[in-house]
Amino acid sequence: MNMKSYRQLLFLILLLTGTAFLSCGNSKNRLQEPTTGVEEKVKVEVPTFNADSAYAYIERQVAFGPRVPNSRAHCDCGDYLAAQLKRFGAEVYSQTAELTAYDGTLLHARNLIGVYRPEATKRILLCSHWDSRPYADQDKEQHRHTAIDGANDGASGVGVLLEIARQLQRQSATLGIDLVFFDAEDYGAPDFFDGLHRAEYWCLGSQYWGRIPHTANYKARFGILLDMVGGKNATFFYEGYSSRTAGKAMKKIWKAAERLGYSRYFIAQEGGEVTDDHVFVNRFRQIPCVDIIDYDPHSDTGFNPTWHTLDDNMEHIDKATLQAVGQTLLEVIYNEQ
Ligand code: AHN
Ligand code: ZN
Repeated sequence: MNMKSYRQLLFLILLLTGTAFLSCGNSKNRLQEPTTGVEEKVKVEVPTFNADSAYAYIERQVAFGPRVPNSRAHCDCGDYLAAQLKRFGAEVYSQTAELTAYDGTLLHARNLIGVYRPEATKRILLCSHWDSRPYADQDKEQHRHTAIDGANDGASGVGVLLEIARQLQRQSATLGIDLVFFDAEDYGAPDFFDGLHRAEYWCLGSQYWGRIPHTANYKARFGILLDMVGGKNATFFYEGYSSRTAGKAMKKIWKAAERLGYSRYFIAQEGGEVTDDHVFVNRFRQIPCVDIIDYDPHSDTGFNPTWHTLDDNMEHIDKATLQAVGQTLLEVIYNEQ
């Protein structure tokens, strides 16, 4: 080998090892990392929840009129919600079902589902009911047969979830997220009904979805149900059924709220137990699901004074509560790996 070809060979070797080194990326560094056995906490950017936009989505739902199944307002609002989910980049399922109410009325019901990152196997379910109650049966005698706006009871949870949908489009979360708007939650037998009162008369939409989910064998790591999350000075206690069946996820949510300074909303104490959509998510799909629900330990009903009255309207929706709930949810879902 003469000097020139020797230099050429040397150059070729340097070039190849150099390329090889580059294509290995950081593998050398990775090998040198100490193995502590402790998983590193990943610092993630959590988006900022916009309570003004959540409020606007609540206002918009209420503007259709009471979203009572079989009504025009219900039909139009369902179309609006499906369009919003689509606009925010979700894959949308509209699940229609004929469901029988406590009094035999056939309800043309519709669960709406917005899916983010459908390919992800690790998933989180976020849900809320979108229908409003046909009776203000906790109001004065003359109002008991009138349908309610359900600004808090119905629209508030959906408003918060629509704002989360908007944020998911701007910056995707690591896990797949499913937003489910259940129908016919609030068609339970009214106080003035003389017949049988059964827990299963409530939550008809979630019972249907629990048995027949939008995709076969649907599973999620955990679920979070929002119910009445827009009232002024709302207090969210550890709801009894969530405590027993979804304690781990529940504690995680209340800890996230504490980190963010929202402990005056998220009270780390046991509250009452309610029959709500989370019961059927757990019973039929075995998904631990936490109910974030405004609970008042000092009231007769256990709920806010506007509950199932005509006062459940926009006047009693408070952006500060929406902010606390929305930001806490973002904190939880973006930190999930
Ligand atoms: C009952 O009143 C049986 N459960 C409360 C669930 C509910 C109704 N949430 C909103 N409206
Ligand atoms: Zn209700």
